Amino acid sequence: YPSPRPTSPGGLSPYDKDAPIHTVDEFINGFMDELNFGRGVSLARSSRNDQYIALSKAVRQNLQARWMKTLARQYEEQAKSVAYLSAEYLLGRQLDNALLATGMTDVVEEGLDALGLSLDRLRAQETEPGLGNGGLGRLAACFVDSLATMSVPCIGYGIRYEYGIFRQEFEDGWQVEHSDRWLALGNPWEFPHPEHAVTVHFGGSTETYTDDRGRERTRWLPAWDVQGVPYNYMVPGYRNGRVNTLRLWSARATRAFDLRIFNAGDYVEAVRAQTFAENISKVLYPEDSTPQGKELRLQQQYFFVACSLRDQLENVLPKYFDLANLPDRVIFQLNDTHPVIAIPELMRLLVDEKGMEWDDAWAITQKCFAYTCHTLLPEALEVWSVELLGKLLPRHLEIIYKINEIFLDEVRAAYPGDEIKLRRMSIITDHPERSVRMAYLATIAGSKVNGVAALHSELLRDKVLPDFSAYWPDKFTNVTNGITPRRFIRLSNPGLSDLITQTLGDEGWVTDLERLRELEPHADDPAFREKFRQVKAANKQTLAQVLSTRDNITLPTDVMYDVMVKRLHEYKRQTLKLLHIVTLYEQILSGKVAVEDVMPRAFLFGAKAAPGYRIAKEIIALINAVGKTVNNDPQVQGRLTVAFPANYNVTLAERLIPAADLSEQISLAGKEASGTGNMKFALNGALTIGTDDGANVEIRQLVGDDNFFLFGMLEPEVEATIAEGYSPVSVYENNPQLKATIDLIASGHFSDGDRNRFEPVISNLLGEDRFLALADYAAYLEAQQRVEAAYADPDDWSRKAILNVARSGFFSSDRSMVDYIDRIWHTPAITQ
Ligand code: 7GP
Repeated sequence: YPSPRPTSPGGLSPYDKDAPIHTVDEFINGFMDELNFGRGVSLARSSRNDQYIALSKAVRQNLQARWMKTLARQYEEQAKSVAYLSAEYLLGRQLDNALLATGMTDVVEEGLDALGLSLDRLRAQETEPGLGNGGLGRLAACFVDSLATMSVPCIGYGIRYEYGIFRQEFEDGWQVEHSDRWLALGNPWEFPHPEHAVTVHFGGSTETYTDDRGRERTRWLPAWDVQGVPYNYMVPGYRNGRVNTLRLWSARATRAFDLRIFNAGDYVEAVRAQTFAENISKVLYPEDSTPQGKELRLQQQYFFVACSLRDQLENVLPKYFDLANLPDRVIFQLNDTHPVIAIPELMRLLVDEKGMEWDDAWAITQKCFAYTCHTLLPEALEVWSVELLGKLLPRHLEIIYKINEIFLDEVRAAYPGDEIKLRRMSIITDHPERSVRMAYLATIAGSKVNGVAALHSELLRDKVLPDFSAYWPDKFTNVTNGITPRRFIRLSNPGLSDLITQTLGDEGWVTDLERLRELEPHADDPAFREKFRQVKAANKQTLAQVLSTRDNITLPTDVMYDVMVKRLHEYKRQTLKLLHIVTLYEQILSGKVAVEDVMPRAFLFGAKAAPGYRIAKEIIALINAVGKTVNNDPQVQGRLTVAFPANYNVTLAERLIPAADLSEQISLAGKEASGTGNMKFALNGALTIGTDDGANVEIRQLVGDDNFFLFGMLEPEVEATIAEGYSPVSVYENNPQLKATIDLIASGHFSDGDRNRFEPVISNLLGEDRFLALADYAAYLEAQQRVEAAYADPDDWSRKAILNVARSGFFSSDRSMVDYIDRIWHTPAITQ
């Protein structure tokens, strides 16, 4: 099969001859129809939300014709497709992406203008679908974008959470979570199909029986069920006339409402079943620190994969399809372990429902799944207690036991007498309680296991799953993550995109990002560097404007923007960044450095903490407290600014990243699987200060050591330091500046003299410092001095920044897709 490359005919605008809207007049007609007959309002009486929805529906018309064609074509070709199973899709706003994909932006802008409306204002009306927590969810969104752009058949399966990731606010500097009512004003981007609802069963027991051929079989006698209603979303390719599907499942009760009970007056009881069922897709990742929360999460996982497998087998495949050929038609990619319960579910469908023999079913199942791991933290490797699994999915537990039994027989034969290895490789562990290791199940069943950056894949092979990689060396592979250039430069950074297009002569780089290499010679051209700097300066102005209205934050625009945006996690080390800021401030206060000698900088943070992650919330409060003090201290003379806009999300990322000069990627080596923010910053011309971790390693190799500020321990040094018995307090005692910095926090300087306020953070750092922030502190400060020296020479800094852009083409998610296709999926592109 030929490796698909992104396809884009180019030139045509709008991109589809079947599309109803080509001209400004056609747009105005389409928009007014949607407004008058879709919303039932006149232009004069319409609200901004009416206008946004009418606009979105007019734009989506241009995608719909192609969508139907795509599906018909795919059905005709009987092409193999990717079924991406992911509990999260962090999509970001849809309108802009649809406008870009269809090439309608100019027509729409002109049409709205003629009606006295503003595209910018209507854009701002959209609440982004935040159906993901962070990197893993955003990666899924980038991947489906790339597959559509490359004309590879793909269906993304997930959950239509009624409430996405919480909306973060700060009260007195502390994170407060609010529910994300993203559907409250209606959602013009989804197509519900209640008539195609699927039933999903839970609970009960199993029994054996003899079938009509005299074979001993097992069947599941479930106790209760819910329905999954599919909601389809369009995933448009970039100007190639292809639209793939994202199918998100919403739970509803099989028998929602008991009229008899209602009439008897018990209104709560009458809707109990409905409430219970709908809870399954109510909210993204409910708290799992309580037993109830855990159970709900397992229900979610099984709910969406059961719906998706049923959908594939019964709706997507032709009638009378021979399931022995399933691996030629679909590959289920498991986005981390959340969908891994799909493995026993497929076995159950094939063996119990289709009557297949175990070995035949297992051969099919092994070819139909592949597993991507996104972490290195042992506590993030999912396990489900046998008790809970047995209660919720008794038949699946039996199947898992049988898979394990057969597998352990194989291991026993391969390593006779090695009981310890046997115990190490068992899917079932007994500690701390009897549970199922989902990553092991995925590894045993999957055709391939991949990590998400070169270093991560190596550590996964050698440290996390060493027994398995020794047993199946060929099963393990790497696919370095990527980001979609459509959203993360073409849409988010129009200034830089225009400059690139002018310089390269055409827009082909948007689907062939390696072409950015052609910028390299321009890095030495002073005129080009000047234009590049103007773009960056304009992006800072835009960001400052956004933060002023969005957050009431005042940002200087003529200083270095030093940005750290990502989930709040101890391993990512936001505290290290914070210690740097407090150090600079302490040096001013103590007179060690004259304030005139301090390089002006704005430090920007964006981060949400998991609601139950105590210390992460303390760190947020400390950053806000330091910001408040530093920003208002006249001794600083405005040279240091700390800005922490609340509710960091995809929409805000699209503004922050293009404005950044310095990208903070400072996790402890060996902990960040890949990172994808790091790629977005480099692509937008920020320089990285970073550790030798995740995809930083590959970024540095590509952009060159001179254009990257490396610091900190390497992964083997980290291990050695911990093995020797790391003592953070002795690092503190032996580094006078570090001591002064921490003491300033402990003194209550940032908490109105209250010494207890940040005691948990201080004692965590001095007592444990699990992620060695103090051990890397001196190296980090030294690297920051190199940053300052480099920034002092604007021309050279621009050169480095341009080279970062020019050498980031590898990080396109289009390239990631080529790698998945070559190494794992073997799915050819479809012809138009
Ligand atoms: C993240 C990793 O932390 C990040 O390094 C990586 O770039 C990203 O996935 C995409 O591969 N992991 C998650 O977001 C996550 O939820 C669950 O992992 C184990």
